[in-house]
Amino acid sequence: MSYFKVDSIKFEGPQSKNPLAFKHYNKEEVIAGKKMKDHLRFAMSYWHTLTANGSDPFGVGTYVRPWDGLEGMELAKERAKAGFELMQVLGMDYYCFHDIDVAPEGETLQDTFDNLDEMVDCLEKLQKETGIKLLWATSNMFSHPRFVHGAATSCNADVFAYCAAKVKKMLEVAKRLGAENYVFWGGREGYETLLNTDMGLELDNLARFFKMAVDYAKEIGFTGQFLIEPKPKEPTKHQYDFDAATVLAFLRKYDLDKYFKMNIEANHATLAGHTFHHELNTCRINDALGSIDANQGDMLLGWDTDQFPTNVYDSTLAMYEVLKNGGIAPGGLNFDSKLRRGSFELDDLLYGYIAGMDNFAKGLRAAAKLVEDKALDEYVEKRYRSYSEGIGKDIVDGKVGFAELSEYALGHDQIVNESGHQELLETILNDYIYNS
Ligand code: XLS
Ligand code: CA
Ligand code: CA
Repeated sequence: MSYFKVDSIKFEGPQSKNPLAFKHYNKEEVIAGKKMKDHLRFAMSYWHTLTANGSDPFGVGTYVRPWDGLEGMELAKERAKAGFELMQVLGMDYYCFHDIDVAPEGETLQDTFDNLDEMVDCLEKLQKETGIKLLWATSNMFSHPRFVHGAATSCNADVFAYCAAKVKKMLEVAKRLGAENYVFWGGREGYETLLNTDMGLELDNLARFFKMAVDYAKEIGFTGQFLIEPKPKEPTKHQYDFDAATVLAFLRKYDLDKYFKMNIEANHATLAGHTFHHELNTCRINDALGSIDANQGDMLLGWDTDQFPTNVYDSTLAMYEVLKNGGIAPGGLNFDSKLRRGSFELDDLLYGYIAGMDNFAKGLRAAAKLVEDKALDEYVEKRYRSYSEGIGKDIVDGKVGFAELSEYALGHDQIVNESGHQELLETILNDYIYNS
């Protein structure tokens, strides 16, 4: 059966008025030496696309789906078919999932694993038939009440063991399905009050857990990249993986930095009080940019709304960082984006993905021109030129200390600064967005 009303979404160019066409994303077009699809490596998020139903804390689901009414494994299989059809319609090469997105949980952990195995057979077959690949896999260790006090950071060691079993299983699944990355997002890894929390032990345990995952991956020959996804709050008041800088400090403290990079989500960046650009830049300059969860929050709501990304300013700056990073592979751009509750028709999925894909395609076009023309670089280089000569060069080369600098400063105490020209640079950025 066919779920969607068109077989494929085609590129028709910026003048097209067809809502079921790409205006900017031209998959095979070469930009900055690479096909657009290889720069962007778009992925479908299984949870928001296939299992979400539009419910929110105030009300039940609203989405109308052809698989409504089905249950259990029958429902799981129908969703998988619909998801692969959607990716084919969109020309999307990757997807991402949590264990419980694809298969229902059973009465026992063994039943859950059996359901998962059955669905992995089905996904493996669909991957073979379509050529679609798994960008990343992960395990949901936050929804069920057993994770009430955390997962690897729970006060209850039985929960730690349970999570180990789940991640062990998902690493095996990831290997079997050829996942290019494995993500950890610690939904319940944080705390509500320090009055009942041993934060030191919880963080040590989290590091122990990651080390076990690294060891097991080696043991079974899973070679995908491990990623940690920072988020400052929601669901816990204080999440341990607060932001990129916090994750870096954690990884370095526990000697895990050589095994992990980060999956940066736009909405989590803004929840942390940062821009998406800041988080991507922090990762890039620390060689830790692994992958991207493409979405956006609503600044007026201020929670994790996971909307399809439509802000071309953000997508341009994100792709600027990706290009400066030398690409995002083996990561990609996973649309961790869900439809608004009021967008309940199946076709809204097409509109949402087209919006997000076109927005990042436009961002890539503008960013590629910015990089090619060195439009911002020359200002930045000029701004720091005092470090490429004279006393600045001596500082950078480690040739001087406080004594020499003090002597220098006494002779150069009439400081002359230059303008940072922020508004000029913002205008240049706008021009590149308008004209690419
Ligand atoms: C939730 C997170 C989650 C991760 C994967 O806010 O974004 O969906 O991406 O567990
Ligand atoms: Ca995410
Ligand atoms: Ca989110």
